[in-house]
Amino acid sequence: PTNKMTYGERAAKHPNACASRLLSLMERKKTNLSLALDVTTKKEMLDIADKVGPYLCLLKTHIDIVDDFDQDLIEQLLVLAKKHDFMIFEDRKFADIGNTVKHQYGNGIYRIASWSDITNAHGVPGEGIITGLKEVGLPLGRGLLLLAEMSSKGALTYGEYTTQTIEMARRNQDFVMGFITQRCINEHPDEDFIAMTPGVGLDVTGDGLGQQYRTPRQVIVENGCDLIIVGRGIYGKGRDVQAEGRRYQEAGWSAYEERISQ
Ligand code: 6AU
Repeated sequence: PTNKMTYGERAAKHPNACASRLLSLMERKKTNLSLALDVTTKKEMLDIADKVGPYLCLLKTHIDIVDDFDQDLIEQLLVLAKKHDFMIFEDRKFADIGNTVKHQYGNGIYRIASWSDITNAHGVPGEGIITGLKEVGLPLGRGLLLLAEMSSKGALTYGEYTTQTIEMARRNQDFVMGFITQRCINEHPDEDFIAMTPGVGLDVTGDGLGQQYRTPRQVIVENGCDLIIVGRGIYGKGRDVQAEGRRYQEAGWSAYEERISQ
């Protein structure tokens, strides 16, 4: 099964080009850390991305929360992605019909598809959401994650909803490269969806607004996930972002080494 394989072995045989690119980056840079950079100014965003860049495989953005967003921010993020060798994931959580999401992905002020390697979507509208996003993203070599399970308290992403979301992904493996999930979803021997997991922290268990945290070891070793997505654990108030970036990179990587050596 995939959780006993190295990221490099998986990269070499992965049929989805975007997944393969990410897995080989993870192997080469020895990191399974994604930074959730939820800050609201361009300056903070670029400053933190530059400081934590050496420890990341994937920078996760919420581009629509940046007060002073402009095209220059995108250009500078792409420069940092090249400088530090990380990919970009705009956490847009699309949730509308195929025709609408196609425009939300390719058009508007943000033109997400033009710069973001990876984005994500809810399965709630049905498979047309994937078809619409795929029309825009696949020709550009982009990858999609479906939200199979959320980290927040009381989330409705369970049972039959999650099962059907997974089935939608299985029918669209050329574009769907993985899941936002709390556990590894791969079942069939040749199945290799990348499991990316938010709700990760080493110091606290929640945020007072429904978020729930587990440790990198719980996520990677006990639940077989592949990437840890960490936000405020790294850039929260009073934290040394460089030191925290290194700390989560080390915690994530040693958990992965423990898993593949078991
Ligand atoms: O580490 P935090 O709590 O500061 O940030 C977690 C990040 C946020 C959320 O928008 C996102 O992860 N997230 C997601 C994603 C990535 O789709 C899904 C989810 O279930 N929970 C969650 O927190 O940027």
